[in-house]
Amino acid sequence: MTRLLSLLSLVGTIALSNAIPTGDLPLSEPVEAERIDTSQAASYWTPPLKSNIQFILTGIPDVDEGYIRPTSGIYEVDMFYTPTETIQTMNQLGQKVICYFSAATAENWRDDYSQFNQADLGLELPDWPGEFYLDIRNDNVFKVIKARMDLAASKGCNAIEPDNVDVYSNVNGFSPAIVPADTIKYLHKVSAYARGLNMSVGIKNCVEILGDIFDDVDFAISEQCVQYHNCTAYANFTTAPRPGTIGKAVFEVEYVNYTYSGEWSDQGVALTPSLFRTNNVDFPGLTNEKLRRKLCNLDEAGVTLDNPYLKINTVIKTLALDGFVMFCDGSAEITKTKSVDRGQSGNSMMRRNWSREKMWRKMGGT
Ligand SMILES: *[C@@H]1O[C@H](CO)[C@@H](O)[C@H](O)[C@H]1NC(C)=O
Ligand SMILES: *[C@@H]1O[C@H](CO)[C@@H](O)[C@H](O)[C@H]1NC(C)=O
Ligand SMILES: *[C@@H]1O[C@H](CO)[C@@H](O)[C@H](O)[C@H]1NC(C)=O
Ligand SMILES: *[C@@H]1O[C@H](CO)[C@@H](O)[C@H](O)[C@H]1NC(C)=O
Ligand SMILES: CC(=O)N[C@H]1CO[C@H](CO)[C@@H](O)[C@@H]1O
Repeated sequence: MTRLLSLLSLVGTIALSNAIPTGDLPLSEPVEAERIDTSQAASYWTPPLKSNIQFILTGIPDVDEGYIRPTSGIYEVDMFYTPTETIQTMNQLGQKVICYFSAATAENWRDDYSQFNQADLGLELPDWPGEFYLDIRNDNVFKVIKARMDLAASKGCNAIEPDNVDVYSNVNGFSPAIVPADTIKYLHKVSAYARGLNMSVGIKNCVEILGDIFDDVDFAISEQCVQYHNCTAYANFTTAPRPGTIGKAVFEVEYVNYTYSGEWSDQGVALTPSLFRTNNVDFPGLTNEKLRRKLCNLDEAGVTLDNPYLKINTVIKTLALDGFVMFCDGSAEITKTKSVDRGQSGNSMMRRNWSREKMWRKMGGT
């Protein structure tokens, strides 16, 4: 409950000072603050404010035949499972690669698990056997995570998404408790190290500390903020929050289930309403175009595809985060994927569906 209240007051502050409507409405006229001269921009790659992304966290992209679909320009993949050659081929095919890994939990099936000390490990995550919270204040934890970042850089990742850093919002078993300031401090170190390796850094969720870490991250990843009306929390990213800063990309995932009765070709397919049916249990009665317009927030006054919703980049996926993707313009494709040798089932990548339950817990639900 406290968390929900602080979230509400955070959003309230943003709304007041940036003249963003309360109630999480889209901006028909986005606030543009003064932007820095882009010639001073970082040497490492950062995603453009408006860009498309595809997430593949179940399976890995299959680029063996020398193509990849869609050419969204940016992919997020699992850092451990995706081989160097795949990442390099994706780069050659013009796709930037964001590498996903956990930076604040220890998963007992990872090769580097034994490098964590007993004192680094907190409670097991309730829904995920074999995964334990990490005490991000410990030097040893940062040492192991630095090695993960070295691995990401050696594989050619253009960016990283260090996940689960919001340890403070979970029952984690550490005493004294991990507080948001610990995450801010930790992200500051993680980010400096990653950028030193020529990779940019993205943050998922962590809405309570987005203001404090603005300078430490290069983009944000949100899930279901349209569905839950929480996108205003990202207003500081899509609009430059103060002179001397530039806006940062926000990637936003909304979920559907779908059935398709046609053949998916390697070239992808366009949404054909007669063959294709999407639905979302939380929006009964809405399918296909109506559902897409809802999830992309295209029905609000003043909203266009160019400026859908605080200029966030929404993609529609299934909870499995597999090859399927639909963009807000209605085009839908399935990236050809292949499974990985181990850890694919059970408690590994499927957990990365960023479950609704976790989101609810974060927002103060039960
Ligand atoms: C860092 O990344 C940028 C953008 O991808 C690239 O142009 C540059 O050559 C890289 N620098 C080094 C030192 O690898
Ligand atoms: C976020 O936006 C609010 C409102 O404009 C501002 O007060 C705050 O300083 C911003 N945060 C950062 C880190 O710039
Ligand atoms: C998809 O279907 C599954 C199984 O019925 C359900 O649990 C899940 O919530 C559905 N997802 C969406 C986004 O509707
Ligand atoms: C996603 O996570 C939820 C919550 O734990 C789970 O019920 C669901 O089955 C998962 N979906 C997939 C596709 O793994
Ligand atoms: C600030 C804000 O809009 N918070 C909302 C986030 O989503 C939850 C779930 O729908 C709402 O209860 C909050 O009000």
